[in-house]
Amino acid sequence: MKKIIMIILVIILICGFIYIKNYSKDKPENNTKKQVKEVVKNDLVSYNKNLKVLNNKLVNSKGENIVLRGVSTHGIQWYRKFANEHNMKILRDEWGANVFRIAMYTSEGGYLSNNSIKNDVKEIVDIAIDLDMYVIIDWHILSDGNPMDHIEEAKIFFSEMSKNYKNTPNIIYEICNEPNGNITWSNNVKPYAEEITKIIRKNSNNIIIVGTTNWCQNLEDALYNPLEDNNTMYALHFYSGTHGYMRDKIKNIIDKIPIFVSEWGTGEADGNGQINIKESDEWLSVLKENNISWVNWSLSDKAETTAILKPNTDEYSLDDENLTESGKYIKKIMQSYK
Ligand code: DCB
Repeated sequence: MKKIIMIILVIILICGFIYIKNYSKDKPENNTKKQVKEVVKNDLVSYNKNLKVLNNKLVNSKGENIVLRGVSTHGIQWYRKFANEHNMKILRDEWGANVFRIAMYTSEGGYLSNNSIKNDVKEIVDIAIDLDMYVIIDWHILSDGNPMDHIEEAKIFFSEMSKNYKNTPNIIYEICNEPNGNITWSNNVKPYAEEITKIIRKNSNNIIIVGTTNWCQNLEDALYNPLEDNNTMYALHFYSGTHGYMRDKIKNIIDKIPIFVSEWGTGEADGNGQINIKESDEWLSVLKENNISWVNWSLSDKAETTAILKPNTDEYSLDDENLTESGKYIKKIMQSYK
């Protein structure tokens, strides 16, 4: 009899222990989830799921408008360290970001000379997935302005990425950052986009962003000679201190093609120069009125105007005291969307 009572007591003790352990484990998790919901409402992937283009606008799986906003890394061959979970969580919960862009340069020491950089891309993508954020994989051509020059490498890269992230609603494929130089839409960028789209579409129907010529300033290209794929958006890039003159032209076509501002900066076209708050305000009001998604350049501490962080900032610190003038402005603007 005594033995039986002992056994029952031991069982009760074990059950109690397991219950307490699980209860205390669950509680903070639930709280975090609640916190996220309150902060970013229904802006994250688990609510919106697969994105698509409808009537030239970005919508969620239910067909509701969604506006993505967030920041881009600088080139991850230089500034990889800032793209960590700590910072991305702060961007999500305190700034209100629901997208993060990974600028994987192809030249300047990027993928073409060191393709193991794709492992950094995957690591950052996986963080974004854990954080329930959308994430842009950016094939960041720049000095190599003709996307056709490295189409074979791009095919391999996007084939691998889209296979790896099959059925992952978080991913957005930006297939050529800023085509530029002596090239045209119809001879170079469009045929490139068609080839890469074919590759990605074997695995994924997620949004594809295609850069337009002249560093993503010639959106007429796409207006007059659009791609057939119906989940493709066209990149508009602007730097507030330089490209104000484009705004009227953009306003005229903003509802006629699907536009995604996958990169913009508060300074001048070289990423440095004067910060221009007035022009930034003007641009952002156009974007807001038209439900256009945007990503700001850049999450780095490079000594340049468009960097969000002051030089020598610790990789785990987005505290206000480390933010540049641009960083403070972007934080305020992003918070105004919440
Ligand atoms: C784009 C690029 C981006 C570049 C920024 C600012 O380039 F997508 O990579 O970032 O806009 O120029 C800058 C960094 C610098 C770095 C440089 C080269 O901020 O720290 O040294 O890249 O890696 C643009 C955009 C527009 C124009 C020209 C460029 N434009 N461009 O209109 O003339 O030549 O880089």
